[in-house]
Amino acid sequence: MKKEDNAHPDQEAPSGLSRRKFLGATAVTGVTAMTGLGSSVMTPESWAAAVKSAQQNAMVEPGELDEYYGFWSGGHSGEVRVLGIPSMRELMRIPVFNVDSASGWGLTNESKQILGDSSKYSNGDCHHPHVTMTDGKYDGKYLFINDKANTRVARIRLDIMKCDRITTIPNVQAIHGLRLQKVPRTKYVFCNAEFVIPQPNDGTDMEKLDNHYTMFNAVDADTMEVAWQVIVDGNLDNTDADYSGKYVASTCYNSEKGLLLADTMRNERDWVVVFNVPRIEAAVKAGKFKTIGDSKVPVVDGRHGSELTRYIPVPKNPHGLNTSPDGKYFVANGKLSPTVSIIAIDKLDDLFDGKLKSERDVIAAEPELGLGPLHTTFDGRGFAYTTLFIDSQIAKWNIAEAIRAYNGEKINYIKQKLDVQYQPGHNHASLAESRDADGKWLVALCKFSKDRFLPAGPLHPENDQLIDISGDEMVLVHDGPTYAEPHDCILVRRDQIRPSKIWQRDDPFFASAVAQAKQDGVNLDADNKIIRDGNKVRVYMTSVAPTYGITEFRVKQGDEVTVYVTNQDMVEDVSHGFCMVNHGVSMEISPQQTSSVTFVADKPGVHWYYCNWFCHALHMEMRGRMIVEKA
Ligand code: CUK
Ligand code: CUA
Ligand code: CA
Repeated sequence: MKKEDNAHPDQEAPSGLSRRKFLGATAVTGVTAMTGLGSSVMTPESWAAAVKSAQQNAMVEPGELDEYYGFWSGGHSGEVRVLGIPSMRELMRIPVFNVDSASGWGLTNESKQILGDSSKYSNGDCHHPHVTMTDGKYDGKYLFINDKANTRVARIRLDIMKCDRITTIPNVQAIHGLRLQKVPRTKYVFCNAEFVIPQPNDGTDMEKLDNHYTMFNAVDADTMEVAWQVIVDGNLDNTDADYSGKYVASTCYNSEKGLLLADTMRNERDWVVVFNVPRIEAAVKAGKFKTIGDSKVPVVDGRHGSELTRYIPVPKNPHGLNTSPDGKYFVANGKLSPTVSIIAIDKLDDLFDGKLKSERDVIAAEPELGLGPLHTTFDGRGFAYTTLFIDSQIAKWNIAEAIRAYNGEKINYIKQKLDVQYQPGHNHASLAESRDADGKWLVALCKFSKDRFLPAGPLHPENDQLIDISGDEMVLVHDGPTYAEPHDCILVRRDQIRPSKIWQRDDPFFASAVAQAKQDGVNLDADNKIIRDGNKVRVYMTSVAPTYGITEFRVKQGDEVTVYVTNQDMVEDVSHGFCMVNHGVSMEISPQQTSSVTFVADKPGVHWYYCNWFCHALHMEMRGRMIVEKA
């Protein structure tokens, strides 16, 4: 196969020299690795064998199931996507901060109730999907994700793969970094508010910067209430928790509290701020907190000099923060520095107890990896993988050797640099944020795809690349175009997720509809009834492929109509829809689910409704009429 023939003639690799032309077809699967700083010298034959074996590993035949679930953030599309790994097949989309025409997310009463006050926003910007843990292992119960755009945190139930709670974080702006407590279980969702704002931010004092700050937040994973907030110096970017339940670390790129770009790069060093969770809990319990405005959330002060935090200086504008799966290190990624800073977690007790001369004494190593290190992931075998945004590479390096080199030994801790296409942000290895890190697959989430796909207009897709890391050398096996814009993903073993294949009739997701029906004396599982309540009309209908229980109902112009559909089908996969033509009304009703939607019947006349989820040979015939009489 002559790959370069497919390349657009005037598109070249960013170096100005087309790597693909230069190296021929095999460059696509990573022959450039051989030209990197490889530890082992590979012959063309052994490289070809490695590529072949990686491709076989990645093969999932039609009808076969994947070994891993991948949960992808959908960036500013506001959704979460579910992929199978290694096939990279998209299995499902979970609307969260967006409005979804197919499922009716943002349109149905059930979803509006979950969206709460924030249902007025139809955009979101999600970056960091993370799965709950027990004892440092994924338990598959929930997935949490941030919304930078409207300062929210959402919870997704992984049994039904639907969002069930959304919380707006008060007193702050732009929730970015988000990670979960790993041990003993996910009690807290830790999330960083990125932007520094005046406090209180009510227009009273916007000029003097010393009342500006941002906060680190802990959300109770069970109740979705904000448990507490910690005032910090500087700002907050990414975060991760340790494997003891005690410490959480966050990067700060704006220790300067700069308002303009140049200001944020003034300091040679910014910092990693470490939060001492038991001390924060004790301070809250002892009443050493304030509240801000209408919010009842306890706010503690973690600025310099506080007993609740420590500030560890690290080079310029760090970005990603990743905990090694052995629980020993926090790794802060340099971004404007070619280094990552390795923080020894076992030295943090001494740091908090004032037993160290300098905060920098907790730095175990600061290996130089290349240009623009953004995020690091791990294989559980002692190697780390760091994205180099500017170099467009993944650097594989040995943690223990980097520490030995920091202590003076002459040793090359970098094992391989693999070209990726192009400009990777996050990378994520299978099970890497848990004790189970298994070193099989790595996904590099590249911000630019340039010439890798057929052009589809001025907006290019991102490129999520699958890399086999099970052998000595990383091997690229798959390019995956993705729509705006995954920042991060998480790969979970398939037995760790236990999705339902059919709804339970007592599911809390539609408990409000059940309660309303009960109040109206309607049995959702059998009745087809219309209840008038002033100018409110509640239409209860069943659905069994290919018919609705009600095929005609009458209302008056101006009535507020709520349609409840209960899908009586028991057969997996027989989902129905309900779409009222010319009313902007659409929703999904999967087997044994009740869904409801409310709208105003403001147009006199005959209006057809129909099933928009292909369910039966007579799916087109599954329809009915709403007759609206003139007021
Ligand atoms: S961030 Cu996007 S590449 Cu929001 Cu985790 Cu680093
Ligand atoms: Cu029911 Cu299509
Ligand atoms: Ca800075």
